Amino acid sequence: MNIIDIREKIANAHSVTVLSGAGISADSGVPTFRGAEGLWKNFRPEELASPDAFERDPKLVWEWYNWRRELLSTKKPNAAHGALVELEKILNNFWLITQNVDGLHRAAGSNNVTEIHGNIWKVRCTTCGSVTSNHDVPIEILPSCQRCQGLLRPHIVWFGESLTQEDLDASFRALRNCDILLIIGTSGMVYPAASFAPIAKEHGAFVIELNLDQTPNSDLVDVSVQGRAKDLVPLLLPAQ
Ligand code: BJW
Ligand code: ZN
Repeated sequence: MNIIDIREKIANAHSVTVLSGAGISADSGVPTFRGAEGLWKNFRPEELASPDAFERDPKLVWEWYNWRRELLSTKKPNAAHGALVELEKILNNFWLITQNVDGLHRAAGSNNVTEIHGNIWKVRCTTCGSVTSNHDVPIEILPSCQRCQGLLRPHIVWFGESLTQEDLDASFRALRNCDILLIIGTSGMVYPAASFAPIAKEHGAFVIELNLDQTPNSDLVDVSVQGRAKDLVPLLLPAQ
């Protein structure tokens, strides 16, 4: 099946769900997590992206997030993000589940989005739990809550933390109800998102993977296309 057949299948679908990962933002110049140029190359995840790390050294963790906020503040959505906005407009039933915390899907104009790993432009109070938007670059270290003076942390799901029940419910609903699941630019190594392809398949979805490389999902999906997201995703839109 080639990309033209996939386009036709999407045009005829009743309901399409997308699962995106760092690869879709790689084409905007945002580093991925794993691989040769990945964010983890120079850091151990458990040293920075875990509740223990934050408890041990909140300043170090915030410095890492400030570095990433600064980098992200210069990045814009690319043609792949834009094409998903168009798909949402064209299709009656469209849902986007993203693992990305960069906010680029919403910046592009997507509305039907669940950001399952949170958002780097939001902060959460470790004392009262209130979540607020914060676009400061850099953020003042250490930041404190305006309501209760508690320590603020990034509103991001770290290793060992659970996704919110609301986000899990929205994701499972979209996976159970779709007849096509489109997986774009994720290594498929982090749970629970890594289980989304098998879940959608069990519920009868046709599963398509778009990725620069092979992934652990490549053998499980119905069709796997290799290439850059910014080149492939726009080809899924109806021909002009
Ligand atoms: C391109 C491209 C281009 C490049 N075009 N493509 C069950 C089994 C085993 C382990 C676990 C399990 N359940 C839970 C765990 C533990 C853990 C986990 O999964 N560990 C694995 C690593 C084994 N999971 C969790 O802890 C999760 N919590 C949870 O399950 O709670 C319940 C629970 C609690 C306690 C114990 C047990 C259960 C939470 C996971 C949260 C992950 N958060 C992170 C870090 C956020 C930090 C931050 O950003 O500030 O989110 S991890 C990191 O990986 C980030 C990403 O969203 C996530 C996924 O990465 P992604 O998007 O796939 O990126 P890459 O870099 O891996 O891949 C990029 C891909 O793009 C590649 O394939 C490239 O080829 C491709 N690509 N350029 C197209 N141009
Ligand atoms: Zn507070």
